[in-house]
Amino acid sequence: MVSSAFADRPNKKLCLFDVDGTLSLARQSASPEMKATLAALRKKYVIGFVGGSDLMKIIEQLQSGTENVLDEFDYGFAENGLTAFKLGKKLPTHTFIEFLGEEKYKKLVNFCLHYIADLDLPIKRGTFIEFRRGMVNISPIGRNASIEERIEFEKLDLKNGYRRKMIEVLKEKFPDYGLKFSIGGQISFDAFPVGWDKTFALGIVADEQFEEIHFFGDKTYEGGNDYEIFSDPRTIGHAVKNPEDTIRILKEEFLRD
Ligand code: M1P
Repeated sequence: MVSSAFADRPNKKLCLFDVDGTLSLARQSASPEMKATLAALRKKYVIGFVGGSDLMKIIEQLQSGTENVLDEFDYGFAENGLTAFKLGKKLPTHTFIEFLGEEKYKKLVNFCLHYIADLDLPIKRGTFIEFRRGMVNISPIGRNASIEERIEFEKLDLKNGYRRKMIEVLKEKFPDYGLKFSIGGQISFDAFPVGWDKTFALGIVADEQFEEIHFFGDKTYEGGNDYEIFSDPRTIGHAVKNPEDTIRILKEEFLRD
């Protein structure tokens, strides 16, 4: 039984959305049309976002004015659900550093920084490792890259497989760390404990016993950071090409009457 918190929704179904590439273009703001479509959807369904980025970045992308983005969604999951909100209230959670411990973490960081230092890229920027609550994010070019630099890196990476190769090396070097590596965006990859992918969020919503859980994502192929939740038996997956495609599917399949 879905709780009384969602008594006003005619459909006892949950629609969960990836952020980058699904609700907005990578690191850019969601369009007014997307926001209007989500507001219309929320009148009928329970809705939530589940992003790999940290909450600050997701807020930057989904918030336009002074409204609180967490009030626009029923569920807000940042860092795959390691930072979680339900109806604007924060839920208890775990941390990456508790899981790994300082010693192991230090070895991983030192190795990555050496590896990146030896990588011959046309340009490098700053913040090669970002420490987050539920994961570390590792970027060979550095997270300070501009939008143009991101696009260039992504093209080059597609050709040269910088990220793919680095992940292979990390898997070999740290086989006992219990970590999963996942390419979710343009310039980096995430490292987090096995199982702490986006399916982590499904465990959090389980108490509501939704009749259906729909998931929308653009990186639904194997190796992409939407793959596990998209192919999980608990969800009905929708693979989208970009935010316009998300709007199209919502209008055609969820908002018709
Ligand atoms: O949400 C997808 C990914 O977005 C960013 O990736 P990048 O900076 O490489 O485009 C990161 O926040 C990453 O953690 C996240 O998975």
